[in-house]
Amino acid sequence: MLKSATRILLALLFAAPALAQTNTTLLVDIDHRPVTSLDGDWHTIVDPYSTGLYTFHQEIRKDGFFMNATPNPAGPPLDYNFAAAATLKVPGDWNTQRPDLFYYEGVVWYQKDFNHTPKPNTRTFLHIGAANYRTFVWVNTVKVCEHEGGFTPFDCDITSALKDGKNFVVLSVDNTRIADGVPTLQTDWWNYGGLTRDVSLVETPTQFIDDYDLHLSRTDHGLIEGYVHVEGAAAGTQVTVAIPDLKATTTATVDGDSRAAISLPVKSLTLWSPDTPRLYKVELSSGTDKLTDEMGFRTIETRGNQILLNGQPIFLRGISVHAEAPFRTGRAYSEKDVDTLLGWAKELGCNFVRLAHYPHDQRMTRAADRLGILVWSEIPDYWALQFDNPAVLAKSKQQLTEMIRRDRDKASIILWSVANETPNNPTRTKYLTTMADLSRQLDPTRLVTAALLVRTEKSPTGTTKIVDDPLGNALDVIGTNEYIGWYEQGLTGPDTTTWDIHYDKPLIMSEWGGGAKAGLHASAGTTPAQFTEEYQAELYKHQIAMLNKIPQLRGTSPWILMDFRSARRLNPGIQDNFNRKGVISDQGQKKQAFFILQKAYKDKTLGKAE
Ligand code: GCB
Repeated sequence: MLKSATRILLALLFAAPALAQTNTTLLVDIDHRPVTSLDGDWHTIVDPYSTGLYTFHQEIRKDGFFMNATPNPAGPPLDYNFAAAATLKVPGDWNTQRPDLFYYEGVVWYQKDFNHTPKPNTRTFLHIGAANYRTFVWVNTVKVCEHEGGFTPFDCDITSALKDGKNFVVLSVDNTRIADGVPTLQTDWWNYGGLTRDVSLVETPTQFIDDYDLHLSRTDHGLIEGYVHVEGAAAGTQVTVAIPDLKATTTATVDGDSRAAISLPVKSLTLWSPDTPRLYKVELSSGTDKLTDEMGFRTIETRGNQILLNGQPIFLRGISVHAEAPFRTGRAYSEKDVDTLLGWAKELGCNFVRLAHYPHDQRMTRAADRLGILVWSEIPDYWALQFDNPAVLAKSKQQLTEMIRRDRDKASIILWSVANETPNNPTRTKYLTTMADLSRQLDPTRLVTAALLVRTEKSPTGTTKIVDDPLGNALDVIGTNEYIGWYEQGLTGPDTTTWDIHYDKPLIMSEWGGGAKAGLHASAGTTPAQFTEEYQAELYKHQIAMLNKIPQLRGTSPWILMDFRSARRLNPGIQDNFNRKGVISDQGQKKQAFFILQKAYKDKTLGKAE
């Protein structure tokens, strides 16, 4: 073992850590391909000064720190020894695995040995489900890729770096918050670092299906259309798409861009909806590559201020959800985490979730497909990004592209969100209009939204909330966040608030609510104070009455399903680094507000009955 560690120490060659490009791809439908899991224990070295990336004069290491570890016994001592280092579980954030890493923001090195037998005509990828936030990857001392962005998957082609027999992979993962990052320095969630989702090896034929889009035509519910892209395929290569349960099959050929246009007529299709979340096995093949997906087919569009699912108006009874793991806290990644979170959403009577504030694990959107829960999915264009920085725009674009590419096969997703609570100024509007345009270009079949801040004016009878942010022009559905009765005005604030919405578009109240510590109760006969369960429950009642008066309200996703860790929440004894706006605590205790919302959703007394 020590031998292998020394080998690593001797051999690692470090290229410049500047993130000029990501040189990664993203394999679609990875969870249906056979993979070799690299999950489990990884050796890890905590490197708070980025010593492995920079010299003592803060120069980027071109040949690497490990060059110092010569085999000469008289040489300098070894500073790194992976074999003797403590392990961390992958997937998993490091913060909740080791108390000394709870607040840690910096570099952690990960190392794992694995065996491999190269096969002819095969490409091998290292798949990383998510690594927060910046990652550099080496296989057998060869730098294979780098990636920025903590919530989207990436795949490094490691074919030429692999050897027959023993191999090893080394990654540096850095969760330092950076001003020019997406997200930027301030967020209201925990900056969980590490390899937070699955890591695996994936083998594909040299030519393989790397991307596709298959969706129901908005104008013809008997037609599935889209494309299949075959990486490395010459024009004329054949692609077949089949849906055996519908006895439907078609063969097409790729063009000069290795992309085949698909048009597949279907009969007796059961449309996917929350009431009938029917998924079909879809078989895709080209040459020796074969993939199976499970897909639902539905349409989503707007008409005036209505949202139409399969041509019918729908009201989105939702809840916002962070990817915080129930009971144990930390980043959610498992089937169990997903079942618990979405199980609670179902219990509330939801047909919709807002997956805040970044793409969640793919298990979440797969489960939403199975359970019939509509999804708002977003990238962390959150608060005050550097909207005047083209490099930041490139990062946002990359994350949007990765999110859409991974999840465009999920019928549950109806909304791509390009931003949350951003400052209203022309530079921001231009930036986010570019993002909305990109979303439509990448996926014309879904609706584009963003959670906007609203303006407040005094009215003769109370307060008017004005929705006139010019970003609304670029959106199909307007999302607005408000905390009337929590950050502003008292408990009865919603009673005297009216809404003035300058867009004839559907509106989702994408955040509203207030905090409560589970088990903290108001004394009988007193006006409830903030953070008691009674206050939160009362606030929900006042909010529901107000929301019902907004004519173009087409959905709500109150903030939030479950309490979540946030370093901004500093109130001792109450918050203790948790945002307490959950209707359920992080330990699964349902607060009174849960039952108020549940009743409103089940009785359909919040929102218009469809
Ligand atoms: C917001 C943010 C959300 C916060 C929430 C709060 O408006 O979008 O990320 O957690 O308010 O609790 O203040």
